[in-house]
Amino acid sequence: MATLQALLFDVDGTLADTERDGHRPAFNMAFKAAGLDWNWDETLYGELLAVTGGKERIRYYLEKFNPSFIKPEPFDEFVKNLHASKTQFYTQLMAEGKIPLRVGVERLINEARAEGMRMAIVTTTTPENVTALLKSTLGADSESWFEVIAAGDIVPAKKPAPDIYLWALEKMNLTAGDAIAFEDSLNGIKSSAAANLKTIITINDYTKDDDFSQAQLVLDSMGDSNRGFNVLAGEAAGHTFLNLALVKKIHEL
Ligand code: XBP
Ligand code: MG
Repeated sequence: MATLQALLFDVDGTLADTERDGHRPAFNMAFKAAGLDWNWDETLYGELLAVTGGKERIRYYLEKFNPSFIKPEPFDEFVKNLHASKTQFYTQLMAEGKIPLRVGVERLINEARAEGMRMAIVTTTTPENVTALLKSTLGADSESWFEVIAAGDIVPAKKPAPDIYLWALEKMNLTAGDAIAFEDSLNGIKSSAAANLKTIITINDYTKDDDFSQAQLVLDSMGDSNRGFNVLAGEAAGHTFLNLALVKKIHEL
């Protein structure tokens, strides 16, 4: 097995719990601003998460949960504008510092930086959303810590397709064996595993019942020295939180 050279981070659900308290309210704010009476509550949103990508999710909602809605023409334009409005609301919420990073994320990123480990972001969310979250949590220059930000519509086929991971690896001139992915969801693990990446999962409320049999390690969080993780699947070799030493061990599996 090659030496570990890069950490590839998913964003939503992995770096921060953005879905329930960030994306979901931002969608609802955009619906209200557009005069639509749609409301995505926490339970419905859990079902809508089956589809990644905000524009794709809006289409899926109409197909499956609101088929009687008469689609305005041109419909592509309608979805695009509604989603652009959602992105504005979302980035505002992030700028207000509404969503913190999950336990252990900042610590692991700092350790990786100190060791000169290469890092990238690999997500289906819109690039502006990544910028907004990183700025509000890790600081103004933190985007530059990530060599590549693979996000949004860069590839047409979003997760669970492997395309976004393959795109990032190619940009970094790496093969799958040189890197490891951090994910939180079924669509995420399907994408990283199909790109042949070893993957560490940190579950959240929306994804705790997902099938993570393709992951090398499944945790309830990355944990910290004062707040250890729970190991849900895999072997943590005596570690109580996820540091680079454990990440390297998992990569060697
Ligand atoms: C994230 C997503 C995104 C966000 C919304 O999935 O599915 O669609 O929910 O972002 P992952 P946009 O964590 O697997 O990358 O509205 O900007 O698409
Ligand atoms: Mg995710």
